[in-house]
Amino acid sequence: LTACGGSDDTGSGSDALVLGFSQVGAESGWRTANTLSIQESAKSAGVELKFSDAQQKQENQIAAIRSFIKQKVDVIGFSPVVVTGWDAVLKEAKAADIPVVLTDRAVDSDPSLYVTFLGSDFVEEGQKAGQWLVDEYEDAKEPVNIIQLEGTVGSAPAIDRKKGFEDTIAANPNLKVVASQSGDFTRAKGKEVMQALLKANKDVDVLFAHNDDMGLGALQAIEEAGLKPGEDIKIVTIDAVKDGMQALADGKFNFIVECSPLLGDQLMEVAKKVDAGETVEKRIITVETVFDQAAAKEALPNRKY
Ligand code: GYE
Repeated sequence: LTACGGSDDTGSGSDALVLGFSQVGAESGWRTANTLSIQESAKSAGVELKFSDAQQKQENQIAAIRSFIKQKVDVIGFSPVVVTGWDAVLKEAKAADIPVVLTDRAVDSDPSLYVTFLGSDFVEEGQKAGQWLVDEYEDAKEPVNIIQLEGTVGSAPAIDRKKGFEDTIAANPNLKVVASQSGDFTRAKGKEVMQALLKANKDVDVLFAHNDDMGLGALQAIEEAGLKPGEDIKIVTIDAVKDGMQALADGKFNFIVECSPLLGDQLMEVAKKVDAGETVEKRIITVETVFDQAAAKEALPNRKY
C-alpha cells in the first residue's frame, strides 16, 4: 500500500477546493478587513485561495477573472468595483462551467450568470443613516444643510446608499442635500473633496459620508477650517471600522451605520456548497446594526477591525 491515493486533504492541498478571488482594491479600512477575513477563512476552511487585487480598476478585475478561468479554478468569487460591464466575462465563466459568487457588491447582469450575491443591503444602510437625521432634526424649523460624500462612482454601495438616504430624508423638507460628490471611498479624497465643498458652501450642518474613511478625511478638513466636527458639523457615516468607532466615541462622529466586512466564512461555505453541486440562496444578506456614541464606547474594546 502506498500513502497516497486517499482523499486526505492535508499536505499538498491538491484535493482542496481552488477559489479565485478578485478583490476591488485596498481603498478603505473596510476593504483591508474584508481581505483579511477572506484570507483567514480560506486558510481555516482548507480552501486554496488565488487572490488578486484590482486597485479599483474594472479592467484589472476582468483580466483576473479571465486568468482564473484559464487556470480552471473550481469557483470564482469577486467584489465588482462597479455595477455595469460584466456580462461578457461572466458569460465566459459560465461557458467554462465555473460558478461565480458575488461578494459584497452587486452587478446589473442577468442573475443566471452568477450563483449568489453575498453581502449587505446598501439601500437599507442609507435609510438607517437618513432615519437618524430625520429623528435628530424632527423639530428643526430652519433648513438643515447636508453635504454628501458618495462612494466610488457607479458602485453598488454608492448608488444604493445615496438612494436609501435621499428617499428617507425626503420625509422632512428641511433636510437639504446642498452638495453631493464622490470621494471614491478613500480618506485622501474625502479630505480633498470636503475642503472644496466647505469653501463653496458656507452654512453646512451635516456631513453624510458613504464610508468611515471619507468621513475621517473630511473630519480633518473640517478641523483645518476651524470648525468642530460632531458639533458645528454633525457627521454620519457607514461601515463602523475601528477608526470610525474611535471618532464616534470621541464625539467627532455622531452616528455610524454598520456594514460588516467579515464575509470570509460565509464565502467559503457558499463556495464549498456550490462546488458540491448544492443549491444556495440567490441572495444572502449580512446582518448589521447601528452605533451611537454610547454603543461605540461599549463595542470598541472588542472590535476586531
Ligand atoms: O463601505 C467601503 C469600501 O463595498 C461595502 O467599499 C463596501 C464598501 C465599504 O471601500 O468602505
